[in-house]
Amino acid sequence: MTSKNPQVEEYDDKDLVVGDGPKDWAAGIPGVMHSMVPAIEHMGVNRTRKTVLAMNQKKGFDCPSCAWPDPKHRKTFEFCENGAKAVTWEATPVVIGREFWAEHSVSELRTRSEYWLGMQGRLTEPVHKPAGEDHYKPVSWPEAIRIVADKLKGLDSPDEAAFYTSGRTSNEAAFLYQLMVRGYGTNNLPDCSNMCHESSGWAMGQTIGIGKATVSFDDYANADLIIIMGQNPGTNHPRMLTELEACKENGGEIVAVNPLPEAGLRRYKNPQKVKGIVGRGTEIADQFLHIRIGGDMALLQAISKRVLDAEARNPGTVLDHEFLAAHCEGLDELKEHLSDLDEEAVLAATGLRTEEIDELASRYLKAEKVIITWAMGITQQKKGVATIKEIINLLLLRGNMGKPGAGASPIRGHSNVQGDRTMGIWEQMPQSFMDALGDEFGFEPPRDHGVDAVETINKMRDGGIKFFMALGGNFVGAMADTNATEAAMSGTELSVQVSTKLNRSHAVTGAEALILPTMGRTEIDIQESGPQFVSVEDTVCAVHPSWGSVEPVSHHLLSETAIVSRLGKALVGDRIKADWDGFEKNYDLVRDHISQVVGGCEDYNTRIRQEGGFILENGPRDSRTFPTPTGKAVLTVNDLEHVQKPEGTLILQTMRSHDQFNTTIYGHNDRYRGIKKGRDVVFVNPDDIVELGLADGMLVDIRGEYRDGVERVIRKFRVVSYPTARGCAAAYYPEANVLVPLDHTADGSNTPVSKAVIVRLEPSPDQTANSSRSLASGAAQLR
Ligand SMILES: Nc1nc2c(c(=O)[nH]1)N[C@H]1C(S)=C(S)[C@@H](COP(=O)(O)OP(=O)(O)OC[C@H]3O[C@@H](n4cnc5c(=O)[nH]c(N)nc54)[C@H](O)[C@@H]3O)O[C@H]1N2
Ligand SMILES: Nc1nc2c(c(=O)[nH]1)N[C@H]1C(S)=C(S)[C@@H](COP(=O)(O)OP(=O)(O)OC[C@H]3O[C@@H](n4cnc5c(=O)[nH]c(N)nc54)[C@H](O)[C@@H]3O)O[C@H]1N2
Ligand SMILES: [Mo]
Repeated sequence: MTSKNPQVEEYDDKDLVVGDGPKDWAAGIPGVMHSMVPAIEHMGVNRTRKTVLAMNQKKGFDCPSCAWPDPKHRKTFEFCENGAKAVTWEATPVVIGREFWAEHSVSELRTRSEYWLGMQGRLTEPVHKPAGEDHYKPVSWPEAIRIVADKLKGLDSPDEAAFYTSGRTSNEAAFLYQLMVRGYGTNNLPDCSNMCHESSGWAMGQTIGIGKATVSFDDYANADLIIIMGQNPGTNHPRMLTELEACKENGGEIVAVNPLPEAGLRRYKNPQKVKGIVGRGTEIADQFLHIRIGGDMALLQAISKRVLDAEARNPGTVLDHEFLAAHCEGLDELKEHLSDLDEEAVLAATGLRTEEIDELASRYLKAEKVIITWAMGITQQKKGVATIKEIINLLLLRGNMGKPGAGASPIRGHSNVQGDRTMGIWEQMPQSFMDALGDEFGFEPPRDHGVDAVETINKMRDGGIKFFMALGGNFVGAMADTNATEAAMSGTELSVQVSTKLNRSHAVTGAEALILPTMGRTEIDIQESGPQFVSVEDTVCAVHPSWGSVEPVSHHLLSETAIVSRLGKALVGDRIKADWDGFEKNYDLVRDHISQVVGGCEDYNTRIRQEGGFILENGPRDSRTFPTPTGKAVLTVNDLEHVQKPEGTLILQTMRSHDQFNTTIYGHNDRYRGIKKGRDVVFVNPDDIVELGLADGMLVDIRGEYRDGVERVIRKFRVVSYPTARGCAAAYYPEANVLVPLDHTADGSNTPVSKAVIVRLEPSPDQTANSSRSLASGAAQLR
């Protein structure tokens, strides 16, 4: 079944083609066709049928692409183009053979692009790079486990190790992983959420007492108004478009707030409906606010002020007084604070006109049921936490929480990032969780908080962290400040990656390195007690099982649960009371413990087997109960601040193309934005191009302006004239991570500010385009 890797060509930005601006529709039939053709090409008809068509079905696997929930009425077509890409990428029968490691040194892998690395095929056996050597070599599973356990046992303190998790990890593997780490004695559990929705968790935790969405799946179709802020659903959560369409069909309105006119926010061609195939599709946004980067906090304050002014004009008719009196506190302080909101400052921060803000305010006032959704355009900002608190303020004023069709809806990224947090993957889990964990397994968990993602790099830089392990992900590729991050990782003694495919984190390693290959979610997982399933939680707190549907690409692979069980046994088998052998044989045993330790997961094994799984309790959503210290939802006062931009600079956001999943690059097109065969582009407003003396198509060096004495520059990016908001620019992540300063993070959540980097564009002295190889090695040489 497996096949050897066909030669993968490195791409070259010399062939880059720029079309004419953003498409005005998304996700129609081309979407589905685009997905099926490569799937069949890569996997053949049979494997495609077993994967793509089994996705999100009752006894299928959960789509590994995003955390958007599954509908209750499942159709065979319940997948999107990007879900199919994720599955094709994982379930490919192409594998990395033994000879690969002798042929390619680690220093050579470091010159390769993420695209090339990911296309080499699936990892199938553990490999080890001893310190001082430049090649990985195959190693047995027991030997690999021994190397990790011995290293950890030899450290001076458990806090010299950090254990990262990416958000595809199942609940079962995540639960065991945090148990092992805490059993070992540290809370150093950084995760991808630290770079992602951490700001949402902080803001919501402090205001409504829970860092999760207060809506359920059916609410989207039933809302009168959905405001989508800082999110590109057409690319990153395509199945959400179906719900937006349903909302419109029920008479609801949709408003999009974004510095870019993203395709999915304009029109949607539903591939499951005739009109989506032949017609113009559904107009999505009733209003589009072309906001300046970082201007959302000002916009939200301005809307809340208009709501309060309307109430002052017609007392008793605008606010939800009953709800505010019974469930909230802080209204007077908020009123007081917004009474002197400076409209000029709002207009400067947002780049919007007063009438546009008035229009959104009147839509908000007219609607009885409002949902506000958001993603990275809001969270990865210096004022991300405060901005989300303003979202909560606005919703609370009119009681838009804890009733059908209304609520706060952060849209998570990774398919199980929310579940991993529920299972205890957090460097700051509450003491009540530690108590339950310690009681269940008969040990005393560490009580001090551990390090988050940014702190991990900083502590590596200081020599305080010597060991790094990652359960999935690509920490080096995903993290801010590529050069600093890579230098920090290179300074560790041992780095261990549990992965499905190669990425930059396997090329930029500690002195000694291990790769432990694992099964993906698409693959059938058979253990001693029979076939196993795992479980995941989506962005609206629905927990459900995921069953693999294809043969694993290799029988040497272990599941994540098995890898963690074996390591747990070797590392802490004698320190905590846990049946590590049993966990690997039968995942029900893991779930029994989850029932005992994790609040809301009681009777997990029974409830996960109910049709469609179960929904976790959520006080604000279910009963307007707010688990804050006072039992009330808190309206907060936040000082207005927006991104200041010195003359001659732009505010750059780093974002995803349509052909990538985070650091995984599937291809080099960004169809909806008109880009083909290249990624080294910077989107700039045509008026700014003129003002800065640049030209469309010119190659520029992009230089970071963060003033800490470090030079951050990426070279030869092509200027693309594009209708982004004035003063703003956009480039793709991870290439642009070089520019994101490690220490420039969101207040409160410590998330790198990946969406607002002040940069200067300078014409490149050499106007011949980059090849990706020179770019990849450029980053490595800087170390
Ligand atoms: N196909 C695919 N799906 C994915 C992913 C993927 O890479 N590929 N990644 C997954 C993950 S982990 C995540 S977290 C999500 C990410 O999902 P998104 O958050 O949609 O991802 P980004 O591409 O970072 O897009 C950020 C959006 O915010 C806008 N924006 C930037 N700055 C501002 C601002 O200041 N204000 C406002 N209002 N808008 C702003 C950008 O123009 C862009 O539309 O997607 C998940 N799903
Ligand atoms: N500049 C900038 N930086 C960003 C962002 C941004 O918008 N701009 N976004 C941030 C966000 S939102 C996130 S979530 C992070 C993402 O950070 P990560 O989650 O660390 O990165 P990914 O690229 O999703 O990880 C991809 C790798 O995961 C492995 N993998 C895939 N599936 C599995 C599996 O089932 N099991 C295991 N064990 N491994 C698997 C593969 O080896 C693959 O190469 O990046 C952040 N970084
Ligand atoms: Mo994310």
